[in-house]
Amino acid sequence: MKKILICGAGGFIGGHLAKKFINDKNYQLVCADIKPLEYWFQTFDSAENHCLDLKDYNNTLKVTKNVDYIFNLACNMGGMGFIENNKAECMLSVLINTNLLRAAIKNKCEKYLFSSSACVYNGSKQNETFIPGLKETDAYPAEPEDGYGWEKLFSERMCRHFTEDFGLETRVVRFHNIYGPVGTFDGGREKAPAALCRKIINAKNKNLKKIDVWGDGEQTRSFLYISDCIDGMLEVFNSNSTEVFNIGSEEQVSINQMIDTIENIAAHKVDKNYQLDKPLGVRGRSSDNSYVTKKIGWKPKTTLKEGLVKTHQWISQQISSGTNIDKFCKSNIEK
Ligand code: GKE
Repeated sequence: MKKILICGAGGFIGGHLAKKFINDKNYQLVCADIKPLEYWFQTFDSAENHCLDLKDYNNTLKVTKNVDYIFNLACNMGGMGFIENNKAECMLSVLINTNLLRAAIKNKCEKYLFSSSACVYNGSKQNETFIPGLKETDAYPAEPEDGYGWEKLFSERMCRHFTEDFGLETRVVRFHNIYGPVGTFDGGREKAPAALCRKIINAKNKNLKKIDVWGDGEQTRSFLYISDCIDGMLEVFNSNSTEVFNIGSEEQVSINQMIDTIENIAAHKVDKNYQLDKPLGVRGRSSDNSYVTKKIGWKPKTTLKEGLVKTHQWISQQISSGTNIDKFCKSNIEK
């Protein structure tokens, strides 16, 4: 039996990963997050759950004890609205990765996965809409997203050097805007898919015509559905490669196109109030999966429309029952 530690288990991706392992008799699960348990998106009583700050070395030593595999999904993050306004907070997550890597060596852990981001990619390659997908090599020369992206790029390199210098087996995945049910949809950290589903649902419920859209809506992205993200991450983890891989979608759309899709799902047409002074991020971003598919064999299965149907349905249920993301977490733990 292997002992697995999920750092950031109270978050969106961490919660879904914990769910994947919890009933597998081959694994013993340890979950860690800085948030109090009542704010975790998913909790599992049969896991060993820790609420502690992984920026502290002593805490990383504690949770990695006798652990074989570490999944580091812990960082202070959110959509554009959060990372553009909290650069120092985002950069402080470097302490989590640093201390976890040190603790992994000290406690002789076998394997370590770091969750990086498409925000590491060179900004000058993302100045147009509908850009060619970003290849793993496009992170250099380095000009990542300020704050959040620099932390991710630095931490990626630290993984590489811990492998080279100390022999720790590391895996690094670059996630491209992961979305899906049981994730944040309000409060300021939500990304575009959840935010726009929420806005259209609220407009329909209140019989309103107009929603706020950040930017001119022509900026482009690709969005990866959560189940594809979990599968891709595990395939990279189980591979023999210490290289860095994209875990993203190649289905690039403009924000306006994504709104069209959500309008059709919701059966509610809206007018768009474009807010050009809001956080926008890069002009165009998408994933090129040719390398990860060739080396690992992974590619996503879920279309954007299929993923948005499920995400819209889940957010719609929460809003209908008068729940925001905090209330959702609290009611979850009371069950
Ligand atoms: N969050 C949000 N909320 N974004 C909106 C909204 C809204 O109501 N309306 C339009 N947008 C626009 C943003 O201005 C941005 O141009 C685009 O949608 C995507 O925003 P996002 O989903 O918040 O985040 P980004 O793709 O720009 O960046 C995210 O990238 C990921 C990696 O690909 C980051 O925030 C990280 O969450 C993550 O690493």
